[in-house]
Amino acid sequence: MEPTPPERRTSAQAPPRLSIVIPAYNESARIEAALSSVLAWLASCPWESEVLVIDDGSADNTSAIVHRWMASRPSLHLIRNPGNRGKGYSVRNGLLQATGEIVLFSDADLSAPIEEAQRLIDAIDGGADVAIGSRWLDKQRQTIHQPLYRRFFGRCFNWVTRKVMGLPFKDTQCGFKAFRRNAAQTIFRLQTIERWGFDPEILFIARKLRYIIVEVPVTWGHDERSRISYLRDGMQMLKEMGQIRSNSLRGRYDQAIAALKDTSEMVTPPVERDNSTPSVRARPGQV
Ligand SMILES: Nc1nc2c(ncn2[C@@H]2O[C@H](COP(=O)(O)OP(=O)(O)O)[C@@H](O)[C@H]2O)c(=O)[nH]1
Ligand SMILES: [Mg+2]
Repeated sequence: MEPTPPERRTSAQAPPRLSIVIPAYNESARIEAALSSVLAWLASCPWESEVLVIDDGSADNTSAIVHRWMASRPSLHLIRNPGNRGKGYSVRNGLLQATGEIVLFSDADLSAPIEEAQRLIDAIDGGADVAIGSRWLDKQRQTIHQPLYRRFFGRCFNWVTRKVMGLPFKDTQCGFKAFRRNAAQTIFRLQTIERWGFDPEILFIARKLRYIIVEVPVTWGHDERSRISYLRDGMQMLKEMGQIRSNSLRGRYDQAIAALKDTSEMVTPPVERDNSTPSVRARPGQV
């Protein structure tokens, strides 16, 4: 569970204001459009930023595409997982290596248009430690609706997260969440779930740590190219929920938190970046 610390920043270079982490598994059809939108929006923002694409062991040319884009974009970085490890592993790998004051992850399909990041940033500037995009707080903001069966499964899963884990949120699964960097460094080091069920776990941990969590309504256009399998991944997510519950009952999170003493001790300084050459960073083994 314990991650290896990222490489230490040695210079006095100020960290960027925002890091955007994009988990990517076989995303060759969608990643270019995502990079184009994300980098164009960031270029219009007055502050420094960085983008980290986490290639989750793709079998297609996702990495090659990102690599090509990196040649002319020094703020774009690629991190390769040691094989296909899951969205939860990918997000953790990216967020723990992100250097921004605010760190945000977004699905590669940009179902939430990247401009919506400003709403999460505003929530963090307003005092939140964690700002989670919500598709259900303001249903009017859903531009392309999910199919009925998907809404049904999504609502059922949300009901279970409320009942089993006591999470009071309308939408735990939205792939658009932002964190104050220190909060992300602490929360994600305690994460144990590496596939789809990681969202409720990180929210559960954040609540245990008494971080301020706000749900922010975001515009959301469903992308029908979703590859989640309701039977297989749904069963797996329920199993993971049981695992979180059992971790909790066995005091695993409390022990890990107590072992931190001062949670700020866990926060590593941002990593050093050489912006003169494109970087490909791998994190073999355990995150
Ligand atoms: N399907 C899948 N997606 C992954 C995996 N690891 C990371 N991802 C990324 O997780 C994000 C969510 O995937 P998506 O298919 O849009 O899921 P959905 O729209 O929430 O059903 C995308 O950015 C994927 O590239 C994995 O092992 N499988
Ligand atoms: Mg999607």
